[in-house]
Amino acid sequence: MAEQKQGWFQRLTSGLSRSSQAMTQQVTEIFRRPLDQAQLDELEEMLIEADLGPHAAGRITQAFSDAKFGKSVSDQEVKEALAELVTRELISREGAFDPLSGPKPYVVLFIGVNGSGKTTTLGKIAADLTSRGARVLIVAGDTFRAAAVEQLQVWATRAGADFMSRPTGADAAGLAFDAVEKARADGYDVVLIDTAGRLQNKQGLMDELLKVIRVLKKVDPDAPHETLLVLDATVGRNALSQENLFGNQIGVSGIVMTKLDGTARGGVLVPVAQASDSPIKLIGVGEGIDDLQPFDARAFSRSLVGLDA
Ligand SMILES: Nc1nc2c(ncn2[C@@H]2O[C@H](COP(=O)(O)OP(=O)(O)O)[C@@H](O)[C@H]2O)c(=O)[nH]1
Ligand SMILES: [Mg+2]
Repeated sequence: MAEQKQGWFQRLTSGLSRSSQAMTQQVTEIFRRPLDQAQLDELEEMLIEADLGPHAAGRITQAFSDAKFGKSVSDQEVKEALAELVTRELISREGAFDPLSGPKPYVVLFIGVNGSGKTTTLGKIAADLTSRGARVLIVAGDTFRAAAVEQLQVWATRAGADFMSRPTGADAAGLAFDAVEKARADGYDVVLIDTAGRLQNKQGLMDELLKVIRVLKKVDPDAPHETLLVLDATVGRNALSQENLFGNQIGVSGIVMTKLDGTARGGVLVPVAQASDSPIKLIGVGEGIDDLQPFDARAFSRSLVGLDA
């Protein structure tokens, strides 16, 4: 992924610049005098406004207070300390996404609400895998909208991956079943299955996803090997309720948080990571093919507060 290319940290930093700018400004305003309770309250408020959630904000402020109370601190020191404390909140929530070290074909299901970035993330992953020599089959499991199939086809072509689709309205589970059978027969390394983010209603969507999973297990009891929940950071704390819904109803093996470049509230990754049973595996920092990165807690935390690598 982008980490193999030059400057991945730069991409992360510029992606998170809207989040870090908001924090940097406030850090400068808050820490003009030796640290007292009023400033600590402002720090806590700032962290809550940045969507880190009340629990993490409270813990970070407490730890900060223990270390720095009554001292004069420079902006740089504040940021270093914050980055360290945010890292501590996130370090146990890192997870690796490595479809090439698992069984073949390795089946990955992408789930999440409409517009969260499923198709784009799938496309970025496909491009990364084919560039590493893997044979990839992309499956247009969002059979609900014709435009969704076309969009995915564009990504498949760009990535040099094979593509399977059905006419609009076709049964997604049947398509997924056939795709994994084909992948087995033809020796594919990875199968990436896109899904719809919206059907007639929420329960309809959940039922369909459960059916896709049930049917996949008929071909391979271990499939899907990964169920990636794609969450859009720009929706802020709504991402938490989506995590809750999909996590409880479907079961998730990893989270992808997208559009961290499009928001001043990238901090929402913190409460999502802490609420979820599954780790954060990847983050999206742009619409381009290289704008997907493995989640690195330390790098994320430093970028979030506006620090260099
Ligand atoms: N800025 C930004 N845009 C993204 C990112 N990921 C996806 N998008 C955009 O979000 C929109 C919805 O993405 P799409 O993949 O179609 O979502 P889906 O409905 O879940 O399949 C598209 O315009 C994407 O280009 C990201 O990491 N950053
Ligand atoms: Mg889509």
